[in-house]
Order: sequence, then structure tokens, then C-alpha cells
Amino acid sequence: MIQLNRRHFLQGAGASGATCALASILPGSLAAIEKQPLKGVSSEVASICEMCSTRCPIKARIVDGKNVFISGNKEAKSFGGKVCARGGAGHSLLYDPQRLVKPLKRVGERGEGKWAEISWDEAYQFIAQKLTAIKQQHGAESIAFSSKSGSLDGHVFHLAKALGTPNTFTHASTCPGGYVIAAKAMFGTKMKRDLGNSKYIINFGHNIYEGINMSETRGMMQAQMDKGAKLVVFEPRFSVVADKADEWHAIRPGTDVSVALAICHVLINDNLYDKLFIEQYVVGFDEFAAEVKQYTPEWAESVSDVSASAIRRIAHEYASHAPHAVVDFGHRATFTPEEFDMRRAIYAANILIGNIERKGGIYMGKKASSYNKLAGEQVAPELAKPGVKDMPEITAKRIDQVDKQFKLMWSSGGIYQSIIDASLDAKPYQLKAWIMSRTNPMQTLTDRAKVEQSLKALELVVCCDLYISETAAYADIILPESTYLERDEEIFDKSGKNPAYYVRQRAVETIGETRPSWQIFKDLGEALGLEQYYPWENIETLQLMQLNRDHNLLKHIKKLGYVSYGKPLMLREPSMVKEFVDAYANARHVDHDGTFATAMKFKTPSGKIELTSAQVEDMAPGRGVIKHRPVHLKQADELYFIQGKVAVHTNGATHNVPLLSNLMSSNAIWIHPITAGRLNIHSGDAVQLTSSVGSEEGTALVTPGIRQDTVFAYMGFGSKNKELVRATGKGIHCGNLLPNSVAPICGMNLHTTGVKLAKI
Ligand SMILES: Nc1nc2c(c(=O)[nH]1)N[C@H]1C(S)=C(S)[C@@H](COP(=O)(O)OP(=O)(O)OC[C@H]3O[C@@H](n4cnc5c(=O)[nH]c(N)nc54)[C@H](O)[C@@H]3O)O[C@H]1N2
Ligand SMILES: Nc1nc2c(c(=O)[nH]1)N[C@H]1C(S)=C(S)[C@@H](COP(=O)(O)OP(=O)(O)OC[C@H]3O[C@@H](n4cnc5c(=O)[nH]c(N)nc54)[C@H](O)[C@@H]3O)O[C@H]1N2
Ligand code: SF4
Ligand SMILES: [Mo]
Repeated sequence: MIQLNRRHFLQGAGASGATCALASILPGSLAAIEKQPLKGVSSEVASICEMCSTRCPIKARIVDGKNVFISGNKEAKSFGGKVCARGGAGHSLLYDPQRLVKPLKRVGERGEGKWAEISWDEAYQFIAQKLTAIKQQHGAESIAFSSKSGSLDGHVFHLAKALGTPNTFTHASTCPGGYVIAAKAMFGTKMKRDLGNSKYIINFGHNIYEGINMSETRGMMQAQMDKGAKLVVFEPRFSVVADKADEWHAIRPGTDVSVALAICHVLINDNLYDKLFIEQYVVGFDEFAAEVKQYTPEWAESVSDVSASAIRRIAHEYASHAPHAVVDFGHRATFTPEEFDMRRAIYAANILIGNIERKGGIYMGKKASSYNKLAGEQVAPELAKPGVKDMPEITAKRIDQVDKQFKLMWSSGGIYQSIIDASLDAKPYQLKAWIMSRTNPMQTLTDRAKVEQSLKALELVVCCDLYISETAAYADIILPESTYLERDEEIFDKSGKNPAYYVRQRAVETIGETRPSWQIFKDLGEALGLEQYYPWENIETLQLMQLNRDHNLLKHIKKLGYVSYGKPLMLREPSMVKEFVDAYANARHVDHDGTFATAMKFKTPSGKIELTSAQVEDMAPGRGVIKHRPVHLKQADELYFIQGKVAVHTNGATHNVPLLSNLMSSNAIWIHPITAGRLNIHSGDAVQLTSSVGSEEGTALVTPGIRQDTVFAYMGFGSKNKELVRATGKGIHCGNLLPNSVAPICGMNLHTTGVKLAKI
């Protein structure tokens, strides 16, 4: 252990490139507490990054008593022992003088920026009294809970369930809902992609060289650089992935579904699909084939601007690499109201070439329980759920489940934007309180003005964050969580092709009075008189419950940080199946074709892959078969407005982190030279974007790397919260230009809208 004082640490942070503009001392911030001794661990601690929700396995150690050095954990092979720029900048967040280290209570109007430091007990008592009164008067269902999914949503939602409300939300409908719900409808479960072994990759706007997921990003790099895979990118702008591709097609925003369906058309029409696979494992092929007959490449060209001959050629090249080829199903699924059928059409193009459970294709995660069954022995330990008995029965309907078309939405995910209608217009009933953690809806939901109104309309708003985020600025109480470098958490499942677990462990002693989420939400539960739902005392008792009290196993996982078991397995890949049965004497019998194909289990109503779905037809008549439907995203005199991630920032989260703010503090508006020329706009000029819900002023970046009818900006900038000193007013706020919407079946919010461009 090394003892340090705060000044040393700030100097340490500064020495690595961060300059902290201490324009004002915020109450409750690190800058406001003096002479706080800081302690760190000088030996390496294995842990988990939280600079974004990819949550890579890391190692962290204190260097020279001044800094925290963060690297990747080499135990996790696919992550390559590496972190990205944001992951390497964790220390800058940790020692940011503007970070909150004490609970705050609002003393002025909501959003006015007047705060008083309070104790944790005062915070818990205030929240508990308010929640108890609201529950008595309006029912527990009038309280919504939300959290970005991941390391702490379990604790947030456990409290929601103990309190008796069904209204729990993650970022699902702003991010993964489209591709996850489409996979649930077709495969009965989420799917993963094996980019690293793919020989031909078709990519519809999945910019993983900037929207980084270390394991997948490295997989695609290896496929391209080491194995010569071909990459085809459909993107309205010249993204970094487009820049590294073999070909880039500047597709019209929101029209990907037409190209994906045309690829399916060619695969079927030109007999390029895997008939045997379809016969054995797929239902609904005939209905799908009949539907896609009309979706010719020529038709798709008229919708998408992608040339028909290119579509035809790409479909043939793709099929020639089958089954080691993939159409990437993307990540942020918010390009069109027809997300559900866009992602289904992409999965269909995978199913048709039979790449399911094949190298370079798509596959199902192999958790310990299914892996052990196949091996006929206990290869990997199985995590136990810390079963809490007699949770209250919840009878109230969720605010987003009034229509049965949304029934595939998982319960803790939900349609996030439905909080707005419920708060403002009592649709379907009145919300009174919103308790949130690790989410910044003022920046990451759409229609900022409406989100602001709904926060102002509620009786109680509580935010657990690291900063006074743009949303926390509207809270009654802000609960400062310890950063990921200061907290221990439970064991997490990180299984891919084989089972794996990892754990977050503190590398630095807690600074100030922050607490980890598991403790905050347990303490709050206890203040609410719900202690019977918390049978664990602390994080170690919870970890031991997960591991059936196996102390040695806990020690082992903590020592390595990331532990994987067995060998990678894809059920229809003969070489992998052979290695598997050679390793485990009691392994399941191998099918006559040398695979475990007949062990594939699809949790769909038919038990097979559903290319056409009777279940979906029942949920939403007319939607059982995958179809193209025209969408209206903008007026004739408007431009499409689209967004994306930038490599050095995370969503609406890191723009105030000193080191990252130094790297990039503002977003420019990408405009094509012909569009710019018409308005006499040059790079650096001040321009205005106006949509149906808001208006933003920013700086033009004139570039041929975008369609003439489209403008682009990196998301997460332009905060309007004066407390976020380094981020305030820099660049345009994307959420302020986007109206709210709810897409059929998957409930997705749309991130594309029409805007008018003007020179200021
Ligand atoms: N550095 C960094 N890495 C991150 C994140 C981050 O914030 N920063 N966030 C993480 C998260 S939460 C996620 S979900 C992933 C997201 O990773 P991605 O899904 O790659 O997300 P985006 O960059 O938002 O969008 C991808 C691309 O879609 C393009 N696009 C917009 N509209 C359309 C359209 O209609 N059709 C097509 N074909 N393309 C379109 C955009 O120009 C953009 O380049 O990244 C993760 N990794
Ligand atoms: N216009 C537009 N909107 C978008 C997108 C887009 O491309 N364009 N992308 C969408 C996507 S893909 C996603 S995933 C969502 C993400 O949106 P959100 O779910 O809101 O998540 P983030 O913006 O990543 O982080 C939210 C908050 O978490 C806080 N935070 C960070 N670490 C911790 C921690 O350890 N503990 C606690 N308690 N808080 C922490 C940050 O300070 C930040 O305020 O945004 C979506 N919204
Ligand atoms: S991708 Fe980067 S920021 Fe995200 S978890 Fe991994 S290292 Fe951290
Ligand atoms: Mo996301």
C-alpha cells in the first residue's frame, strides 16, 4: 500500500497529459475535499474496465505513487491483453477534480444547479421517505428504475422488484434491442459473431473500429490483416470501417433492409443457399422465398442507391466463401423504424448460407451448463443464483407492455422512451418517481426537451453517477458511485465459444465518500425496510453464494481475474467437435457428419430456426414474414441526420474526463462539398441544424466522405449542463434534434431524422 496526498495524484494525472481546468469548485466534488489521503495498490490487480460497457478484462497498478497504469489482462486471449484509448484513460476519471465524492441534495429548482452536500444516511432517509409515500399513494408501479445494463443493473433492478414495481429499463431500446429481439424471434436466443474466422464479411453500418468492442474489433483486424478476409461496407458516410474495407457503398440511410433482402433474393434465385441446412433446421423458408422473389437487386438499387450489379456480385462472392462468411448483424440498432425486419433480413442472409455454428459465422454462447452437458462432465463450475425467496408478487403491467407486439422485449430491457409519456401524459398510467444509475437519458434518449419536462414533472428523481451528468443535474439526490477502479463486484459470466468468468476488483482505495452500487442499492433497500431481500452481507458473501461457497475457486478467479474453461466449441464445426470429444471421454455422441449439429437447441415455438414466425404473426398481424416496408425519415427539402461513436469517447459518458476531453472536446457536422457549396459553407463555418423538435448550432466539416443528402455528427457532445465544465456547450447535442419514436415489435428509438441546414 502506498500513501499519497491528493496534490500528488493530480500532478500525476497532469503529467500524463491532462490539464484540469478548475474553473469552479463544485460542491461534493473531489476538488472540494482537501487533504484526503489516497491509497493504492502497487501490485497488479486483475479487474474489469468500465470506461465503456464492453467491459474488457484489465490489470491495474499504481506507478511511482502517482498514476494508475491500466493494461489488458492477457488471460483473456481474444482481447489480446490490450485496452483502447478510453480504457487507458481510467486514471484521468479517477482523479478528476470534478468527479463527485459526496452525496448531493438539490436546494434550488430542478436543473438550477444549486446543491448541498449531505451524508449517505440523510440521502437514504430522504429517498426512502419519499418512495414510501409515493408507493402508498400511487402504487409501487408509479416508480421507474433504469440503469445501463451490465455490472450494476442487477442491484438496481433487485431493489425495484423488492419494492414491487415492474417498471425497469436499460438502454435496450436505444441500442441493442433490434438485433436481440430479431434473434430471439428467429433463434430463440441472442447470437454472437465469429468475425475473427470469417473470410468474407458484409457490414451494414457497424463501425467497430470506432464503436470499439476489443474482442470483436481485434477479431475483425485479424481476419482482414492476417487471414485476408474481404470486407464490404454499406454506410452513408466514410467511417473508419469503411476506410479499412475492400469496398464501400454509400447506402441511403434507413434502407439497409432492401439490400439485405436483395442479397437473400440472389442467394435463393441463383441457388446459392444451403438446402440441406434449411431442410433440417429451419421453418418458414417457403413463405420467405415467395416474399423475396420481388426484392431484386434492381429494385433494391432504386430504394438504396447501391448498384444492382454490386449487390448481385457481392451475394455470389459471399456464397462462394460459405459457410465461413458472415453478414454482421450490427450493434446500435436504431437506423430505421423497420429495425426488426432489417435485423431479421440480415440473420436470414446468414441462415441461407448455413453459417450457424460454423467458423466465421454466427453462433450461440456456450455457458457452463450447456458445455458440461455436452462434455458429460463438470468442465466448468456453474454459477449459482443467490436465490432470494418470496420476492413480492408484481401484478401491475409495465408501462411499455400494453400492446402484445412487444412481448419479446426482455423485462429488464424495456422501451426506455415510454418513461416520457408515462411521466408527462399518464400514458398508460402516471409515473411519479425515477431512480436511475449509470444512465444519462438527457443525452442518450431522444427529444431532450421532452426528457427535461418529464424530469421536472416527477415527484422524485434520484441519479447514481460519477459526475453531475446532464441528467443528474435534474435530480433531487445524486448518489456518487465509486469508480470501477475503486470497487469490488460479483463474478460475471463472460462465456463465448467456451465458458468463462471474470471479476471486478478494486485497484485503488476509495477516494472521498463514494460507495459501490451493490452497497448503495442494498443500503437503500434496508432504509426502505426491505432487508429480508438482502441475504448477503457484503460483496464477498455474494461472490461465495455464486460459487456455492467454494473459497478456493473464488481465490483462483480473483487471482487471474479472468478464467476460461475447456476449448472453443462451435457445434457444426467438425475440427472443433473432434478436439472436444478427444478431450472429454464421456462427451456426447458425434453425429454421422462429424458434428454436434443435432445438439443445436433453438428456444423458438417450433424448436427450429424461424425464417418466418407464427409467433410474430400472432403478436403483430402481417409481420410474421420478413418484408420490406417503405419508411419516411425526412421531408423532401431536408437532409438525413445520422450519428455514430468516436474512438476516444463513450456515448454520453466520457466528455468531461480530462484526458479524453483534451483529445476531443467537440463534434463537427460532416457535410458533402456539393451540399455545402449550395449554401456557401466552408469547413470551420458556424452552421445550424433544425429538426422537428430542436435546433443546434455547430461547426461545419466539409468532406466528400458522406452522401450529399446526409449530415453526420459524433454523438455525446454539446452538453447543456453548466456543471460539466469541460463538456458544456461544445459541439452539437444530437438528442436535442431527434424526435421520440417506438419501432414495431422491438420498441427501438430511432436515431435518424430530417434536418434543415443553414449557414449562420
Ligand atoms: N469508442 C467507442 N466505442 C464504443 C462505444 C463508444 O461510445 N465509443 N459505444 C459502445 C456501444 S454502447 C455500442 S452500441 C457500440 C456501437 O457500435 P456501432 O453499432 O458501430 O455504432 P455507431 O458508431 O453508433 O454506428 C455505426 C455506424 O452506422 C452509421 N449509420 C447511421 N445510419 C445508418 C444507416 O441507416 N445505415 C447504415 N448502413 N449505417 C448507418 C453511422 O455513420 C456509424 O458510422 O460501440 C461500443 N463501443
Ligand atoms: N442520438 C443518439 N443517441 C444515442 C446513441 C446515438 O448514437 N445517437 N447511441 C445509443 C447507445 S448505442 C447507447 S448504448 C446509449 C448509452 O447511453 P446510456 O445508457 O445513457 O450510457 P452512457 O452514456 O454510456 O453512460 C451514462 C452515464 O453513466 C455514468 N457512468 C459511467 N461509469 C459509471 C459508473 O461506474 N457508475 C455509475 N453509477 N455511473 C457511471 C456516466 O457518467 C454517464 O452519465 O446511448 C444511445 N443514445
Ligand atoms: S473497449 Fe476500451 S473503454 Fe471499452 S471496456 Fe474495453 S478497454 Fe474499456
Ligand atoms: Mo450501445
